[in-house]
Amino acid sequence: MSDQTQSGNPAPLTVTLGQYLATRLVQLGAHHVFGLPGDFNLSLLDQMVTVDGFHWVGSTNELNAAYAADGYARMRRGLGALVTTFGVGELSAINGVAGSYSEDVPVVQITGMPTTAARAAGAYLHHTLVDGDYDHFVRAYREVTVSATVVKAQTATRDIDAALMTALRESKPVYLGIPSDLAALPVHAANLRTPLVAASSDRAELERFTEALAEAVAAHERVTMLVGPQVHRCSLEPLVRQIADHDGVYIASQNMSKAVLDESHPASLGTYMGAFTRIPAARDAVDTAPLLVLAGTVMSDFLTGFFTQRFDEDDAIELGLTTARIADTTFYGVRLEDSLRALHEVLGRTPRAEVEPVGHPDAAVAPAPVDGAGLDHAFFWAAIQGWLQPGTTVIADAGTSFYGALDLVLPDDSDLLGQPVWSAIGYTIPATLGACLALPRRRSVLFVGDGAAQLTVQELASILHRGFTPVIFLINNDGYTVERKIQSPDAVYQDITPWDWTLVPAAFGAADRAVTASVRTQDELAAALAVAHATAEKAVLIEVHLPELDSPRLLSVLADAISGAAPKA
Ligand SMILES: Cc1ncc(C[n+]2csc(CCOP(=O)(O)OP(=O)(O)O)c2C)c(N)n1
Ligand SMILES: [Mg+2]
Repeated sequence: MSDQTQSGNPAPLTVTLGQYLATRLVQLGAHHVFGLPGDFNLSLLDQMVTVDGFHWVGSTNELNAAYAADGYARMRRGLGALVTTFGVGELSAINGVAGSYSEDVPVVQITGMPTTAARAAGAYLHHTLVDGDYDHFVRAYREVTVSATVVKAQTATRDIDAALMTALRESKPVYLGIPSDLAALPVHAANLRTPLVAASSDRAELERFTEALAEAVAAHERVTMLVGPQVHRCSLEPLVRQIADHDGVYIASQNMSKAVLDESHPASLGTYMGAFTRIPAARDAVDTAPLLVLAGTVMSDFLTGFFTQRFDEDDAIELGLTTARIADTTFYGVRLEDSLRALHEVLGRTPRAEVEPVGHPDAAVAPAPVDGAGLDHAFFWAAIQGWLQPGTTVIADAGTSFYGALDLVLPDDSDLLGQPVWSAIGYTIPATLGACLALPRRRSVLFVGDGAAQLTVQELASILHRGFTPVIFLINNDGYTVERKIQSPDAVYQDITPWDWTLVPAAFGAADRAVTASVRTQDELAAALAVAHATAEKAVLIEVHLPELDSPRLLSVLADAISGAAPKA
């Protein structure tokens, strides 16, 4: 297939099913596909790797493949994909795919299955539950995807296109099971001439919505918009910035969307987290907004400051991924991009008074390091604040790292990658691989706990062997500190075995690709940060020893709240 198209010869009339699928993925920007081989997907992979622009990224396990595909999709603002084998492979990946569902990430999980004949006969093959039922796992995937299909010979290309379009439309994962005998099935190539495009809004609904929105906006002197993670998923930050430039508008962001608007912008309210919002005036500007617009928000515990918001969601205008709502009317098929564009447009219709800027919390300033003085989270994150460079992808795992990273004021052109809702520890090392592949010219800076790293650290091997150069802060606090902060700090189950982290790159056969350091004091940290700054051509792994029960500011406040001393809502 590739020779013919590249040499300018007429495109082939048929391609194999595996080539069709791989071509579609490449067309949609998923140039890198993660996963592991297994006897049920070998024929499929043999077809997929023949396609120009398709790059296979062998993962160390399927969970990591799912996390990497998720990180890739988030940073590309497009599709991620992985290929696993039947049963043993796909079930290892399902936690990662569920995370993608929970956080609105379009990932395609492709499983190579036993042959159509084996399925029909219910043969007792390996990787089955030996009960003749081949649909256990596709049923399991139905729970964590918006479409789970076992591809059929007669409808194969339609099955594939429908699944991919569903993933794009809903910004959610989909599952495709491909029986191994279909991998090399010749299928018509004609459709490939037209790349798939994400669905557009329903025009009539959008018009009705715009009219209702104009009416609501005209009736109010001030509009406050709370921006959530779905805005990032759809790459709509530039539109939010345009909206912020209208007079009479305030913009707050949920805590995973903090990079959406520069905090020094007069319209910026910074991060809104209910009772945990750092500036009281910013909290009030959201909670008592005359007109509140929720744009791509997710009202989960962590994103609302454990449900301490004081506004009534029903009174707010909601702009979702594929629907919008004003009062009791839901407008179906109105996509976030179009509803935000409509808001921008109607705000331009009437002049409004400027808003009073509410200011922003000062970025932590690192005190000068004291020789021999021990490290704590307060010093560590202040030092990181001063060290971060513009154009960084900050990645934070679900332990103390996450809460520290949330309090950072991100430098210009930077982004924060993490899982505020699914919160699976270990997500970030494979997601860093995905981010590095998606945006190879940006430096990734990863913060990950010792407990989390023990789940998925193998993927560091792929990061190093592929020559990527992230800076990794391995927070070594002797176990599961977040859990210690919540309950039973001394319980046996909070401990992990101590590893020698600085030897990990060498154990992975990549000693020459990483600079390592282990720091216990303020001056050692300062020296390691200087080395990291000066080292562009290698990865940098800094093991940071922090006290077992110490935590960043935000976690301390939240942990107090969880244990009953919540700030008054
Ligand atoms: C897959 C998974 N298992 C368990 C948990 C529960 N959990 C949340 S935070 C945490 C502790 C993480 O420890 P570590 O990575 O060392 O970070 P620390 O808080 O110690 O900095 C655990 C076990 C989880 N979120 N995800
Ligand atoms: Mg830890």
